[in-house]
Amino acid sequence: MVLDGAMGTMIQQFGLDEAAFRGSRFRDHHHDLKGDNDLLCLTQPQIVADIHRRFLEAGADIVTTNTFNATPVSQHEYGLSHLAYEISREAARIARAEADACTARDPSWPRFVAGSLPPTNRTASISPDVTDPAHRNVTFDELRDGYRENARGLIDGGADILLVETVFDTLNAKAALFAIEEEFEACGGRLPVICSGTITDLSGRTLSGQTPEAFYASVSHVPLLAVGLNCALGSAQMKPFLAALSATSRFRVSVYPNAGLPNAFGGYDESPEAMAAAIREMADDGLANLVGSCCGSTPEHTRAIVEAVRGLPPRRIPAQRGYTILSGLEALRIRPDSNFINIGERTNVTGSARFRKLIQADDYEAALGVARQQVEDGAQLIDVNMDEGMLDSVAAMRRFLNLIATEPDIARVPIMIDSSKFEVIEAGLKCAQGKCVVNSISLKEGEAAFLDHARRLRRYGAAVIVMAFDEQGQADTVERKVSICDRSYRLLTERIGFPPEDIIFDPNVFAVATGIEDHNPYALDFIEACRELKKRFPLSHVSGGVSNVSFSFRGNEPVRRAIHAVFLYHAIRAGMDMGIVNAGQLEVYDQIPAELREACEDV
Ligand code: THG
Repeated sequence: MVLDGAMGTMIQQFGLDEAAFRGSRFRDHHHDLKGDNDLLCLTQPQIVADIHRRFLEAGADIVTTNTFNATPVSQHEYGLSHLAYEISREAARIARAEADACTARDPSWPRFVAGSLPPTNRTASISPDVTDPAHRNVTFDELRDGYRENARGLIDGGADILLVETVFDTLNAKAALFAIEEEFEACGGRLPVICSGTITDLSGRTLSGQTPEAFYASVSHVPLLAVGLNCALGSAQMKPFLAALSATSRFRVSVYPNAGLPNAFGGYDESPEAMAAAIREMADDGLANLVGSCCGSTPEHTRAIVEAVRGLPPRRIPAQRGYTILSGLEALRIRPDSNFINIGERTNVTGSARFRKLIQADDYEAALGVARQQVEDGAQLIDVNMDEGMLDSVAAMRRFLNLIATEPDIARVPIMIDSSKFEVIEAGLKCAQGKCVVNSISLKEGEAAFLDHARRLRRYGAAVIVMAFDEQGQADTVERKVSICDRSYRLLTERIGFPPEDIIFDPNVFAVATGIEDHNPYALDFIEACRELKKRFPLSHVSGGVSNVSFSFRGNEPVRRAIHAVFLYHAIRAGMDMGIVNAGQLEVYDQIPAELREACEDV
């Protein structure tokens, strides 16, 4: 399929002046409106229609609405935020009428309308203020509420597809996807959704620092019609990044590059022939299902692309179901043959006295050092917990995650958001562009709360740890651990379609050798539960808080380390594939002095 080309550069060719942008309706508006291209959907609809028609005549299967600045956030600078819904609706209507006219002329060739949800001119992951890296000039909630207006307008105007495009900050995109799901729920139906990111330069990252695979992980909770790349780079430069995305994606893949990189004057030089050849190469290599062009392209580019890909087979969608992919700025893939995944435990106010003191003293700079140290020591995720009675946990979680987002050597890894309060978890999810893990949910408060929380998490795209905890309390026998996890799994997968690969069981690591007889089998019971859970649910994962097991040896670090090593040695063999650990302090089983090791084995 072929998507149309650029709207903005086409509009420029009309040389419209201030009065033309205003039309009669906005003649007395208090702010200049020249350059507000999307407003033309209201004031000069025939021009917008004319551009759509030219792209359709050039052979585009899909035309994109003229809504690249239609969000309330972007319209704010013109004083027209309140028009987001109306502009979106009219934009979809104009494109719909042109597409339908074409389809009516040749019913064997149906044409479609993609409603564009643009990135906005603000970014939820980056601070605009060099002196305060935790500051943001837009929040997830503001973006989500704004995108809801756009989605509603595009749907009401008759769009066939919603296109979350030119994503330079994946947190903005997640807010758009969240809003879309809310709107689908409100109107009781769905449209296909495409999500297209943009790679800023040859570093191969989005503006907010994600690789294509990490971007994919962050948006793949939505059953996308296609995931892709557009804008920024020229078609030839786009190929390696598209190849990376295509190798990962279990959705269709789309690509619509700019007509080259902008030249010194901000213009675009790539000829229709050159662009068509580069796109043909991508299509030939089986990298894409949907192609088109972005900034600087004209109907001539579309015509050349249509010719170039005519008769080529689309990319084959891989049949096999995806394994777990989490992300920070980079992707963390967990395959059946992956080694044990270390989750850093130290960024936890209840798990580390030092970290707690730093947060309480407002020394976030040094607290970030704790996170950095965990990553340097090999943590592949970091567990962040701010549950402390004396703290404003929501504010602390928000501030710490906003700060992490600006530190590429920490933000590289996915975040595990650890809290027993759902409002803290949600605050954290609104600050992380990657695919996070939520730690944790459980059946403690019954099925309704469990499902409600799980549904919400899914909308943010998070994976989840499920604790073996139900209405009766924490599971301490193998039988109860397994049966609670089993019940949780069925509820998640059957009632809300939670993917098995996004479920992580935690069958409770309790302290052993406490002096209380009943506690003696706790480690073994955990290990046996791992074995059974991994057998029943091979696509899901089993994790646990490793340092819990040695609580009764607090203060005796060499013994604690030895116990952890022996515990992990057996638990990993039984199927535990992730664990919350003190990343710098993991000991190798074979290097534990024999006498100590035997003692730990007995325990
Ligand atoms: N399952 C899940 N999440 C969890 C746990 C779990 N989160 C918290 C905890 N358990 C895992 N994290 C820790 C972190 C630190 C310690 C234990 C578990 C620990 N800390 C030292 C102590 O208390 O002796 C702190 C010493 C210090 O202050 O430096 O042992 O099971 N899903």
